[in-house]
Amino acid sequence: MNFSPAVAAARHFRMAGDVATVQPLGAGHIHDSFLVTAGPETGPVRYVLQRVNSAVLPDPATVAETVARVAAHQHRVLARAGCADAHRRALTVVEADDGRPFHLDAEGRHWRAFLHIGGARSHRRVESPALAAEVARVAARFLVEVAELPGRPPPEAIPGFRDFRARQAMLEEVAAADARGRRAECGAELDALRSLGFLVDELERAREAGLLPERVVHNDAKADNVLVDEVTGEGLCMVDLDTVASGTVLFDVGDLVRSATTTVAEDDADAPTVVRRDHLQAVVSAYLTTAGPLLGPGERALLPLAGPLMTYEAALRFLADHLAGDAYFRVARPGQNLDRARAQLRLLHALVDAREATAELVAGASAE
Ligand code: GN1
Ligand code: MG
Repeated sequence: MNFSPAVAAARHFRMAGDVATVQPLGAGHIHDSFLVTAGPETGPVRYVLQRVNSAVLPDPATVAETVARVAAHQHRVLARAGCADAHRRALTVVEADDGRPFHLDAEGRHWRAFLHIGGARSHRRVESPALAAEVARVAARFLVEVAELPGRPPPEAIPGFRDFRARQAMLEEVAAADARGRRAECGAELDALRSLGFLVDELERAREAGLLPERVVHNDAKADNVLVDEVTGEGLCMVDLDTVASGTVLFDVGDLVRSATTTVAEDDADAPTVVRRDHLQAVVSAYLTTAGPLLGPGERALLPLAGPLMTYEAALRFLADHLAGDAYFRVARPGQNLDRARAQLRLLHALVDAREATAELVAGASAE
């Protein structure tokens, strides 16, 4: 990889001194991330630098303003609570040399930078109920923090991001067009998704009935977007704030359930996917302990729909992207988006089967 654009971009941020090193970092599906060190050799400061994928985010400047606004708000909430290590519990946006929360380079690419949170990592696979609980606690704390975000709710970074009906229509469109000749291998997956469309009907009915108030949500609350202390295992911070917008609590709980209640990787289409009851219990209980007081009875009653709904959406998006030629989600190998869709479908069936058990867990946690 050629790092020189990243090195040049890093120099445009107000860092602790001269940029010393730049290395690739992490494996998000969308943006390119780098770890930057800057400042004196004796005490360099570490930063995360990101090159924004503008094919995904059509208005990176507005998104950067939103991310800065949300992070600054979280810092105010944490300061008010007397938090001693707020820099590990919320992102700290680094300003560019012109004071904006992003840098636009000569090629029209948007960059942004954050303080690196040391001694912390995210987990693509959640291997224990304890970790599932930590991840859920952090996501719930995020919901509570942004509930008081002053001003208007942030605008949607990706138009139609949570328009489930439009996503269903898009899947049919790309399947009909079959631009890459991949439809023949996806017949069973298409049929399965069509037969599970009732999940979206349930969501829309509940929204129309006013059971799901609009609130500011993270909108990408998967385990992989939560930093956890490497030593203590304590959940620390939500990252990846691009998608923060008005939505329903089901969106965040659903991504938590999707990512933290199975130990199978998101793209592992071969492993038998089971929903771990102990993980599910950990997620429900940790989430409701922290965010429960905020939620209305309608939201609570609908929580069992969250996991199936968001896993359905993920499967649908991965399959549509596979059919369209992997234009959205980065793939490390051919067929990875199809594997993701298949793995999510397996999980989806398991989550649909676990709905009643989830409802019991929600009722139990609410009674605590
Ligand atoms: C993407 O950027 P990342 O990898 O955290 C995607 C989410 C999907 C997720 C599936 C902006 O998240 O919506 O649920 O992949 N983010 C965007 O793993 O589309
Ligand atoms: Mg991410």
